[in-house]
Amino acid sequence: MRFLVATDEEIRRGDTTDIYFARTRDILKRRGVDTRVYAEFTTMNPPYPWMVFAGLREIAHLFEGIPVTVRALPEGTIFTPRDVTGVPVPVMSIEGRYVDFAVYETPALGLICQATGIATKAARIKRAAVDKTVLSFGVRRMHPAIAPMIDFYSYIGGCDGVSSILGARALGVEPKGTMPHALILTVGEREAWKDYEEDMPPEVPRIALIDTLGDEKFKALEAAEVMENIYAVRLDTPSSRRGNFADLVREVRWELDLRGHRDVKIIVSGGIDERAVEDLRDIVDGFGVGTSISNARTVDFAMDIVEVEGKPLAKRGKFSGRKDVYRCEECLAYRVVPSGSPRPTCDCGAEMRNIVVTVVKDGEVAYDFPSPQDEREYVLSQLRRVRE
Ligand code: PCP
Repeated sequence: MRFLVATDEEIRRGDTTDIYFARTRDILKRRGVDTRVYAEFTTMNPPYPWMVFAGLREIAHLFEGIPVTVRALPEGTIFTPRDVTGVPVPVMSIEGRYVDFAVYETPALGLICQATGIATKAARIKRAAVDKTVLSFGVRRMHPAIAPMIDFYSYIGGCDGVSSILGARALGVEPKGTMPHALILTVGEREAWKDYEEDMPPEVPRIALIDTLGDEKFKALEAAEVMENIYAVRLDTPSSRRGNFADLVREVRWELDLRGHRDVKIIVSGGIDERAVEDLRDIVDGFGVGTSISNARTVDFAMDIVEVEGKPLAKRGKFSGRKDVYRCEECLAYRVVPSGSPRPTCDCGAEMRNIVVTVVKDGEVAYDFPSPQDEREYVLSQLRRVRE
């Protein structure tokens, strides 16, 4: 038995696709149909009012060697599902012979739907956290095969660090974490704090988990006494004990400060979502967020042919013809116009820019992806301008 996941080769061969696309490709091949089409990816019922487009570097990997041209919003671009006039915003397009890319609709959608959902939720949580640290702790909630993907897009979306070894390696950063309850239950609470302090490499912050065996108010003080170089305490308080979590955190803060431990930070985790971040951001120093990001709602993109042999044609419910996508760099408003139309002006008066880039050109990767760090900075810079 092996894990129930597809290999790189299987994905790139189209083996994960829906059978009706393989059947369609076979019909077209058998009948020598090489119709050229232009298809666009849009979302009509998104879970969020704005989103962070993600998954593009894996799209480039998917289409490398396939004779198509793929254009898209740069990875990390914040977009709205529709432009200011209500026209759906195409986040990506594919041009070429449909027979050549029919089987890739399914994997292409899968790559951007989930990645965009994770990056968007990470961005929303990071925005809610303002200047506080947000760590991605959620790989445990999903299939281990996608742990690197979860942490990669959590980071792109704005998380300050990630907990999985492979995710951190994909990002070129050090993994971030604290200690599990299992360590405390195995060696004893004070021993766990001491062992962690003595055994961890110098660059690992000394963070004591304090909710395992007793009241966090007293355990925080005990940890601060036991760990000479304590950096923070982590409250992962179970829901059965949580009550008013903010009041508990205030009490811990008070007691630490009263004994001269103002430098000991407070990290919280366990069921942290946007609402909890808003409630706690003024009294904690950081968040470990798991399920809320790793299990973020996917964005339901669809791929639709909008042009056939150069002529506009789309199914009912979709806008035909290839389009140009413009965004105002001041207010991030979008305008979608028929391709070749004059550049629109933004209602706010600022200039609008066509931000679409060519990612794959006739099967050759044509886009130089920024580093994950630069993409994350790009997301954070836009977050300061986005409006709900
Ligand atoms: C979890 C673990 C993760 C947190 C909670 C993610 O605690 O500490 O960091 O939680 P979330 O998915 O609800 O956001 P436990 O499951 O108690 O695991 P451990 O004892 O290993 O900390």
